Amino acid sequence: MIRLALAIQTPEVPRILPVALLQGSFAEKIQKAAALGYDGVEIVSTNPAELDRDAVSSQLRALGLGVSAVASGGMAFAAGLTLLHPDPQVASLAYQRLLALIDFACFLEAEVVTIGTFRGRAVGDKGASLRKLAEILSAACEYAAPRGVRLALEPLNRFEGDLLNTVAETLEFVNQVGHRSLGLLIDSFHVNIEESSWTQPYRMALEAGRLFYAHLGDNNRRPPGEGLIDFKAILTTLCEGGYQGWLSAELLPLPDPDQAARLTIEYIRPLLRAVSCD
Ligand code: LER
Ligand code: MN
Repeated sequence: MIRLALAIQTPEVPRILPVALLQGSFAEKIQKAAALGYDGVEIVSTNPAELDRDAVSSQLRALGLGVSAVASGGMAFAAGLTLLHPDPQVASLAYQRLLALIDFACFLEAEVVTIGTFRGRAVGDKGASLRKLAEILSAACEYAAPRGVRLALEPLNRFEGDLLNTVAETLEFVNQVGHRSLGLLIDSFHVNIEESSWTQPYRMALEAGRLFYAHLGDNNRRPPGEGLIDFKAILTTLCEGGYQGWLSAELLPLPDPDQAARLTIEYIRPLLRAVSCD
């Protein structure tokens, strides 16, 4: 079964993130997510040590919400931390935070930690940066695997990242690392910029057994249905390919953060039913 989630940030994140949804306190956000009919939330955290994790877990449980993923999306933007940061002290702190996100995911029974902009940019030679990234993610997978957590590496469009823009190159990289706990997160917004087909990138990752997670956002990063992307084709491909993971809304809070959450589920839930996948 495909389940629906949306990205929300936790209270310790030092800035409002551009692609997190829902307004209010953490308790209010998750109440709204449950009331809208979401199955879970994607927790965007920059420092789980600052959170009362028992309270987070019990609040979610009380509402019957799962945690689709613990996301690293706020690390670079709000905390200035990236895994390939040129300052080794910052890079080391970023790695410690990655381990903390993995622990937090394990505690919340989330199967995935996302790695998007958090990987950082190439420092000097691109090949050397990719080799460094492979070492870092391989070590993180060794830490994550016994905790029941997998890492989902996200191809990012060329304006947001210079390492791994397409699904094909990310899949090749993941295959080279060769760890069973490393797979892909495909974000439809990035697909729109970098790919030549709505469906082929998803099919390729599914056939390789490496599609661990998916982000939803239309071509204008508004809620699905507010732009040009053929979500019916994408959902059909996911269903036919036996995808059993989450779809998580990660998009601009337009027309406002609550409406964006409502518009997404109102569009995607019926579409999932239409492709007979819910
Ligand atoms: C950023 O555009 C994005 O898609 C996030 O998932 C990155 O971590
Ligand atoms: Mn994304």
